[in-house]
Amino acid sequence: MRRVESYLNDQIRKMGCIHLTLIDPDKCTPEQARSIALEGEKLGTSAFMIGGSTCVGGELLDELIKGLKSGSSLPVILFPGSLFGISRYADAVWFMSVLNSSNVYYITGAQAIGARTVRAYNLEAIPLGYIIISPGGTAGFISQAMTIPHDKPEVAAIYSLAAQYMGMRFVYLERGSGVEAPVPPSMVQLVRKVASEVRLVVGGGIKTREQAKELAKAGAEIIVTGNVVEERGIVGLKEIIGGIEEGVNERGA
Ligand code: 1GP
Repeated sequence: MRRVESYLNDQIRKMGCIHLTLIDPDKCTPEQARSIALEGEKLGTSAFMIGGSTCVGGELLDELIKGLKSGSSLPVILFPGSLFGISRYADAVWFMSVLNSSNVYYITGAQAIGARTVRAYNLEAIPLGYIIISPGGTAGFISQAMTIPHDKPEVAAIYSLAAQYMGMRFVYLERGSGVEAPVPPSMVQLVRKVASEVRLVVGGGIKTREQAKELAKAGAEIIVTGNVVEERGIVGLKEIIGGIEEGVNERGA
């Protein structure tokens, strides 16, 4: 296991649940990325993710990553929505497969085409099963997912268990960026119980302290937020990180 994955695991062991800040390259300049990095690290985010379903790549992505790195020494993990989302300046890449896509391209096709670039750039590849819950937002539409109904936790649980059996070390329950409400805590709880050996990542639509608290309490190990920083800045980030701490403290209570 390489550096970034070990770091994430150590942080999770220490804190119970950690926060990652997602940067959307379409909505951010390198200067803004630098200030998010500076403030985010101070507030206790554990790493930065960069990417999105329709995001820009090439030099623009490279410059944003350099901006992040000029403001913080925390790892930068690529979250590629397509082959455009790979940059040599990041530390690692979520090597993700959209497990409930209806199109093989998003399950193994893009991964095969991108694999040599990941190696050539010496990026740490972290295996991630990506599971999209209804409504799924842009991610669900672009990756042609058969989104899992939000009131069917048992379906999310069997997909997660399959990911575990296939050797993926992380599972991401994605509700879609900017959606009305996050994944229900009851779904997180069941997935945690059934697929107990994978690290559980939850994201999409998390906007309040209370939501972050309930998800951490239910067993999420990594909580990802993107929009909250764009919309409410550092105040929003502070609330989310505070909520995560509260949720961990209330586990089992
Ligand atoms: C999207 O889960 C992430 O892939 C983050 O979603 O922008 O709604 O926080 P938000």
